[in-house]
Amino acid sequence: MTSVEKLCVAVIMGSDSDWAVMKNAADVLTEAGVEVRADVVSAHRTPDKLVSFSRSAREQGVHVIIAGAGGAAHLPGMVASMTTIPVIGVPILQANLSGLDSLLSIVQMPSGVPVATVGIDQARNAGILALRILAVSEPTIREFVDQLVEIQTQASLSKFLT
Ligand code: RP5
Repeated sequence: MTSVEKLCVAVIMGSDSDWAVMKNAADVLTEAGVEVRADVVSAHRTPDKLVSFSRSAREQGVHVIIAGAGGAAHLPGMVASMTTIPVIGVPILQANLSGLDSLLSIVQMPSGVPVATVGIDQARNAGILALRILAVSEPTIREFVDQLVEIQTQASLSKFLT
């Protein structure tokens, strides 16, 4: 698909070690022709960068933010506290607590500060959800997500049980 001008999703993560998972969000967005800006923004190691990113995201032309983090996963919630751009959190699997630490850290936001949360390591779903948000006002993105659904429907229908 050709590039969809002016639509931009920021894919941020707490560490470069999260990229193997977060790349799945970037890939589906790129496939749809959306501009992806990927970066490491750590709530704990680079708090000043967290603030400047969050406060400037709208003026930088970002429409949706996908934020992945593991363990004490404060990144998505803190970003959502500093911008009204929709934030989708991706809990990243950590070995010690099987990803439940990441999931619960992201999903239990206080009233008035929503973060949409996908499953543990489900970055591709975060990318597709971002596309569904963009599809509200962009017909070419709607066509793309409709095609994705059709492809998986046909794939499922083609399975058989012996
Ligand atoms: C979190 O700590 C990151 O999002 C990552 O999931 C986890 C481990 O980070 P590294 O120690 O690999 O940099 O902040």
